Amino acid sequence: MSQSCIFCAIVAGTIAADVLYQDGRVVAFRDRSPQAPVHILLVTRHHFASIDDPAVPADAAACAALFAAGQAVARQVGVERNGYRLVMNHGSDGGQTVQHLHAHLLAGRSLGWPPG
Ligand code: DGP
Repeated sequence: MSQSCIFCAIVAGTIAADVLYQDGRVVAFRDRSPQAPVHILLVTRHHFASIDDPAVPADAAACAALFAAGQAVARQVGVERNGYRLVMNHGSDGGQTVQHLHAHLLAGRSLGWPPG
């Protein structure tokens, strides 16, 4: 856990969020600034800085849990039929603003490609 990390605080329950799903490795909650009708963040309980964190490859269970949670949450909110996008941003070119590994689940409208 990182003391200054907003997502660690949400995982710990000290900052409120609209939590939709949680298991032993992942917490999913609605993004406070939604970019699509469905915009949910999937966050590892463990603090990794991003997908580029050197500790990520060694924690295959956390990576698998993130994928599994993406599928579970997409089905929970009923977007698996029409489709959705899972996105991970890293670094400034990637548009990452919170330095804690997370995936965005975006759905509810046709999503453009390539992203801007
Ligand atoms: P990224 O740019 O990939 O690092 O995505 C960070 C996302 O986190 C961004 O879409 C806004 C969202 N966000 C930031 N702070 C909070 C918060 O305190 N609560 C919630 N629910 N979402 C947050």
